[in-house]
Order: sequence, then C-alpha cells, then structure tokens
Amino acid sequence: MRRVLAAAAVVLCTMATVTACSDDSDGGGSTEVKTIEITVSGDTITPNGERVDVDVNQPIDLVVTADAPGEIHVHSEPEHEFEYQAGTETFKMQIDKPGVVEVESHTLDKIIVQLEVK
Ligand SMILES: [Cu+2]
Repeated sequence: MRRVLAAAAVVLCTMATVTACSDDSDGGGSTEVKTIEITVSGDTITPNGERVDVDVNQPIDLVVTADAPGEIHVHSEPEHEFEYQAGTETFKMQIDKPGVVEVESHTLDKIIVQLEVK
C-alpha cells in the first residue's frame, strides 16, 4: 500500500509543475494536492468515515474508483456534488473555510471521509 501511494505521489509530482514537489513544508497553508482515493464496490465504500486533515484552499483530488455509477456529496459551503461513472474518475475541489466537512455517498448513504479543514 505504501508503495502504491509513493508511486501515486511521484506521478502527481511529475504532472504538477515546479511548486508542489519540495518536501520543505513548514506547516503553512499547503498548495500540494491532497489525493483521497475512494473505492466503491457493491455496498462497500472505502475509506469509511476516516478523518483527513487538509488546509484551507488546499487543492484536493478525489479519485473515485467504482463498479457502478453514483454520486458523492461534499457538505461544504457551497456544497459540491460529483456524479461518477463506473471506472476511475478524478474530481478536483478546494474548501475555503476552516471546519469539518463531510464527504458522503448519497448512493450508499455512508460517510466516506470527514475533511478537517484548517
Ligand atoms: Cu449530502
């Protein structure tokens, strides 16, 4: 799993230009893309309610891999709704206020992640 994540990070870094790749984050607002991988298979969805820390305005990629079409709802203000098809799709978003934002599947009525935005 660790290896897969590392590979994903490398790919992201090659695609992003100059800015995102340095490791010298000083704890300030991050412009590095936070990738959240979501897998939907039958009535199982992962992650399952886990907390994820993100910074205000940090770019977030929701990478959804699903075996059937559905919809993801992000309880931010304004709300975001993403309709996905079977297969893998990436949805980009950012949240511009601190707080806890739930990302849920309306199709399965489950919380996927709680974004802790600071
Ligand atoms: Cu909702």
